[in-house]
Order: sequence, then structure tokens, then C-alpha cells
Amino acid sequence: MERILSAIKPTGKLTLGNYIGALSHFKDFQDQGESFIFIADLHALTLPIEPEDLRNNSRDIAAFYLASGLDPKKTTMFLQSSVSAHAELNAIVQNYLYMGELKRMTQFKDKCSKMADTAIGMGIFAYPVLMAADILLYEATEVPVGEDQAQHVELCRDLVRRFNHRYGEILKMPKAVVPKVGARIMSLTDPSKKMSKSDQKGDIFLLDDPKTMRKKIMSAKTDMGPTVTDDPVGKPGIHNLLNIYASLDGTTIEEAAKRFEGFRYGEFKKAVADKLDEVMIPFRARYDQIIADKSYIEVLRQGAERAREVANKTLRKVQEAVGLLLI
Ligand code: AQP
Repeated sequence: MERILSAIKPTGKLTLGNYIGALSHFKDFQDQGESFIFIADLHALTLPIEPEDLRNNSRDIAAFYLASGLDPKKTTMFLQSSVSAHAELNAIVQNYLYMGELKRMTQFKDKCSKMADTAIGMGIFAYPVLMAADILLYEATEVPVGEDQAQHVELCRDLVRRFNHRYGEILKMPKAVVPKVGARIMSLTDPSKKMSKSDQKGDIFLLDDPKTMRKKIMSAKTDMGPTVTDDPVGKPGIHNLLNIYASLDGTTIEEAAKRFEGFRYGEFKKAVADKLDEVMIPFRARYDQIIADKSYIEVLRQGAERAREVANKTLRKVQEAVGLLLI
């Protein structure tokens, strides 16, 4: 049976990118295998964040998980920081990844490109090490990620090869699964940039009201030429909107492009905004209902118990393999 593992960092208010690239797939995972979905709160500390924001974002994500259809009876849902094995395995596996490899990671280069060396914490550099520990603890076979995280899963695979070559078949080999549509939703104001929680402008947030979402779609940056055709290079704005529409509609970009071929931009944007309403209004209603009853947070406590059982078994195997004296 497949073991599926995914997470979201509570670094800010979730965006439509997080919905399309992650949340919208979570419900299906629980029918495809055994799924572990967590809130990556330790990862959220890798860039400065206010404690109160971190707490609120974490609570919000738990509610979004439930609103997306995760059933705590089928999916182990938990906070990363509730399972100390993540930090313990991190301390071991960091010795099997190298500085040169971590320096080459695109996310590290992107996040740090505008920061002075003195402001870059070790955590952001070592982010893929903790992510490898997350994946390996649950012996995940499939790791659904957006395009930008696939490189980290590749690094984790290198680590498994290296570790198992040295100690025998101890770690399970994971595989990144990148969705065919919606793997990288771009900013609405600058389609050359990924839509991101930490980028406040031009992004649709899941807590935006329907009117605001519509306004953002209607004023999304488009391209030369008055009508719709799919051209990822020449018309990145339109391509992004087609990607959003196709993801929400459960169709392909080609199919969406065919449907809107020759539409004027205004008409097409209206169709995208309508589709967004169709998906987001009921989603938001489920979220509102969940968040109103504070007891929902209890699912994280129960999830952590189950997660600890699985994670501690793997941790012990690794500790034994490397020669730690377990007394
Ligand atoms: N724009 C996006 N398009 C498609 N998928 C996306 N994801 C994020 N943005 C997009 C997917 O959401 C999941 C959770 O991501 P994360 O919070 O762990 O990290 P991230 O990818 O760095 O997300 P953000 O929103 O860009 O966060 P910040 O601004 O804090 O760095 C992942 O599956 C991710 O691929």
C-alpha cells in the first residue's frame, strides 16, 4: 500500500496556489493509500515570523485541512512540532547531505537572493534536511508536491541511496508526485513569479471574500492581443488563468484553451471568476463552520499520537543502524 505524505507551512494566509497545488488533492490521497498530512510549523520558523501569527496560521491550516475533506479517521493529521522524532532524525540525516548540494537548491537561492548573509538563518539553508527527515520518518512512498519542492524530494532520494549504501536497506525510497495541472500557479500581478503566501500583492487568499477574489481575477495582468490563446511564453498571464480554470474545473489546460479560444479577455476572466465562486464559496462555508467550533483542534492531538508511533519506529531503526547505543 502507498504511504502518502504532504504538508503546508504555516507561514502566512493560504493562497489559491496552496489550494490548487496541495489542498484540493488531499481528499483523494486518503483513498489511494495511508496518508499523513501535517502542518510544517518547524519549517515556518526558517524565516522570521511573529509567534501569534504562527499559532493562528497553524490553527487555520488545520481547519482548511478538514474543510478540504480530510477525514481524521482515514488521514493522520498532526503538527510537525508535536512529534519530536522530526528533530531527532534531522540531527542524524544532516550528516549525509552536503553543503554543496544544499547551496544548489533553487528555493534556498530564491529566498536568500535579496538577503544579507548575516540575516540568513541556518534553518533556511538546511530546510531540505528537515524535509527529508519528515518524509523518511513515515516511510512515505509518494510525496505530492508543487514543482518548486520536487527538487527537495530528489535530494531526499540521493540521501536514501547514500544512507542505504552505507548501512543496508534502512530507509524507504520516496517519489515526488507533481500534479499535471496546477503544479505552479503564478502571481496575478506578475505571472513570472509564483503565487506565494509570503507575497502579499496580487494573490488570491482563501480567506478573501468572493467580491475581492473576483476583483483580483478581473484585474489580473494579461498580455498583448485581445483574445484568448494558450501560449505559455508569449501570454503567461492568460496561460496562468487557463491553468487556474482547468485546475478548478478538473480538466486539462488544452481542454480549457479550446473552450475559451477566441474569447475576449474580459469574458474569459468572468468565466474564471465564476468557476472560482463555484469552488470557493462552499469551501469557505465548510471552513467557517469548522473554525466556529474550537474543538476541531483536538484532531491534531489524536493525529500526533498515531504519527509518533510510526515515526518513532523508523527513528529507532536509524539510530540502531548508525550505532547509537539504545539503552
Ligand atoms: N503557487 C503555487 N502553485 C501550486 N502549488 C503551490 N504550493 C504553494 N504555492 C503554490 C503548494 O502548496 C503546498 C504547501 O506549500 P508550503 O507552504 O509548504 O511551501 P511553499 O511552496 O513555499 O508555499 P508558499 O505559499 O510559496 O509559501 P511561502 O511564501 O512561505 O514560501 C506545497 O505542496 C506547494 O507546492
